[in-house]
Amino acid sequence: MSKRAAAALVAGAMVAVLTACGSGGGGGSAGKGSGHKLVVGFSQVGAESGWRTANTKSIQESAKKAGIELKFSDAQQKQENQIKAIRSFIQQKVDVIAFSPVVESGWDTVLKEAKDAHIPVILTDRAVDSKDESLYVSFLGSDFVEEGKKAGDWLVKEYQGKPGDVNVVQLEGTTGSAPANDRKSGFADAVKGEPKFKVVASQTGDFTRAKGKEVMQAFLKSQPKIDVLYAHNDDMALGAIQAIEEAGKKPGADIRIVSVDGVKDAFTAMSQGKINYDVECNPLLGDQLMDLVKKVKAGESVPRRIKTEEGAFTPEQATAALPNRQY
Ligand code: GYE
Repeated sequence: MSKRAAAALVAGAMVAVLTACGSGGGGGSAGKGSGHKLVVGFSQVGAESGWRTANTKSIQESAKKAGIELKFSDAQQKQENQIKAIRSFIQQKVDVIAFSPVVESGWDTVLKEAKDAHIPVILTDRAVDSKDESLYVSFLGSDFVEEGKKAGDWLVKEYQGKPGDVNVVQLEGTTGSAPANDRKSGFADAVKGEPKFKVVASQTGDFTRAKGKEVMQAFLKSQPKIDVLYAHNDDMALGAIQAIEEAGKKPGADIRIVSVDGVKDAFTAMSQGKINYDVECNPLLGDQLMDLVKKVKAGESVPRRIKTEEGAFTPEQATAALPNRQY
């Protein structure tokens, strides 16, 4: 290779590197002026569901876009891992800590440690039940009670004017988590005026497909008559569909199914008539979270509670939305 050709190659490579920096991690506005790139420690629940995978992707992509350095930690659905991750973020003196608490209770001690270290904490997706509001600056996420209520309202409408008891089995999310607690209570509230709805069995499937299937198999064995399955998320509903089919029954017809999340795989199942109603829960929280991080760090005031906007889908609506569904 000639010297000139070699020099051109090196120059080309440098341009490529510079371009990559500009459009990737280094060019965001976060560090502008100060020369310091904002560092966020994020403790994620795990990788238990399609919702969670989409949520992780959204947060990672938005951080990159915003020029924020993300220290990402996966807790594999264990609170002790999240506490460890938060302590390590405190030690590393990150600018902001954000996390999605796997369960609601038991956070005060570690959040107090973050407060004492003057590191602001933002809750995303799930809430904590802490009485001390000074332990976090904002909570960004869905209204899970409302989601449960939407599922219950749909059921009431579906069975309006139809006589006879309606036996419901419920697949609950992770025990002690905000979405499991709230989706259960919202649903119970919506159906409580009508004694014909009987929740004949209710058990956790930990928000996963495998557990959803396993628990549904047990329900099918122990319950002589199941009319409706209410699943706290789509992955458990999808696992349960396998169990129902293996038992020789038709999901969506023999057993009607109402679920929460609105992920693509569930929409596909809806287009095949296997899920009857899906309440949306939006996992794409990344951009809003990065905006919050910047504002908090700039000392601007932020709302204590930011609710995600979401709807609900009939099989027709899900089928129409399927081609453009992002997650
Ligand atoms: O519904 C479920 C996930 O916290 C909203 O967690 C989230 C829930 C979501 O595992 O699929």
